Amino acid sequence: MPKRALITGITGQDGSYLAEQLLGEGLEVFGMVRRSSTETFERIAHLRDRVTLVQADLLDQTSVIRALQRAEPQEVYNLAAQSFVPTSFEQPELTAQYTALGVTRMLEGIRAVDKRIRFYQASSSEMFGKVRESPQSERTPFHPRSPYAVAKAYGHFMTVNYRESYGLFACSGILFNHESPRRGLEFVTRKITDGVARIKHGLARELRLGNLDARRDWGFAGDYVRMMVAMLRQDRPDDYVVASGETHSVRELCQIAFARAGLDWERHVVVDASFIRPAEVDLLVGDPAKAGRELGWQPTVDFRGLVEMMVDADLARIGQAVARRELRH
Ligand code: NAP
Ligand code: G4F
Repeated sequence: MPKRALITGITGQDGSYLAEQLLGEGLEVFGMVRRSSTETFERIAHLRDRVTLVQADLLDQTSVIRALQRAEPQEVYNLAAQSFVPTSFEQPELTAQYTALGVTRMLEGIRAVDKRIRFYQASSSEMFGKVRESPQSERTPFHPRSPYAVAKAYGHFMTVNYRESYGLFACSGILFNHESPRRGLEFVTRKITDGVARIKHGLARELRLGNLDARRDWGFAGDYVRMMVAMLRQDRPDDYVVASGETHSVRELCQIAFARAGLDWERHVVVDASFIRPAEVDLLVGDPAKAGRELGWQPTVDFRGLVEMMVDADLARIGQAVARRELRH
């Protein structure tokens, strides 16, 4: 019988790449999805006949237990979360329910259903926040700067605690920003590449952004999901930073993205104070040495390659929509 994996958040960016990865390895893949009045399965449309979707919600402990009983997985990847930092300032309590307590519900579900299940928790470089040192490694203390980051720090420590208290095979992947043509449109990379495509095709003239000086360590999501799997295939559970080791500003991102479409970013980008956050994370740059040593981490796409891949995909997508008259000037 093939090994089975359950992915929470399968309809998100990472969930779709991870499902592809696990199917490619011959696993039977189950995806946990929450009920919605309209389907949100666009990112996994090409996989629909190869994955089994199970309805459950991280807010509902019983539904989580039923999903685990139904899938009988050997591996669980907990990717579901309220993952957008600005929304966490507007909805801090809901963010804590999904992003923090949701982790406890998954861990309790595993304790109740089968303690042998290997568990991956999607932790975040946002936990480093107001950074104490650069680059940030597994040993860098956390200083979260948003309700999202506080919730992720809780999820991280619960994962460590259930490993130490109950002997669960539970790993926390501290992943730095990773992007792709499947990234949500509100995140800055995709907002910029989608904006470039709209301007290029004459659908818009300006792009309104917040803090152009913020620096992030950006990589390609397809590379990062391989590390989630690698963590669960180790002999011993542990926590890992996954990052490119490079940092770039939002301004540099704009320069490369607009130039790819033959545009001058300074003629189109407008700084809009409404996108400035109550507390900012100014600089992230990760030290992926441990992942390199123990998991064989080697990203295949660099920063420029990532931005150009995303611009090209959005130019093609918007161009096709214009040609089909779904979008009009
Ligand atoms: P994403 O695209 O926003 O996807 C989030 C997923 O969570 C979606 O499938 C969403 O389902 C699901 N979800 C949200 N609330 C849920 C609930 N109550 N019950 C069940 N499912 C729920 O996020 P992503 O970029 O793929 O990131 C995956 C995970 O990694 C997240 O936990 C994120 O916080 C974390 N992370 C991401 C990055 C990054 O740079 N991408 C870096 C570090 C950590 P719907 O489709 O129904 O909304
Ligand atoms: O793309 P962002 O919204 O990502 P952020 O806040 O770094 O969070 C992402 O990465 C985390 C890993 O570190 C994940 F855990 C989290 O789930 C999410 O995937 O913003 C990046 C930077 C910020 O400093 C922001 O202030 O871009 C800056 N920015 C400037 N203008 C903007 C904008 N961000 C957004 N979303 N929209 C803007 O207009």
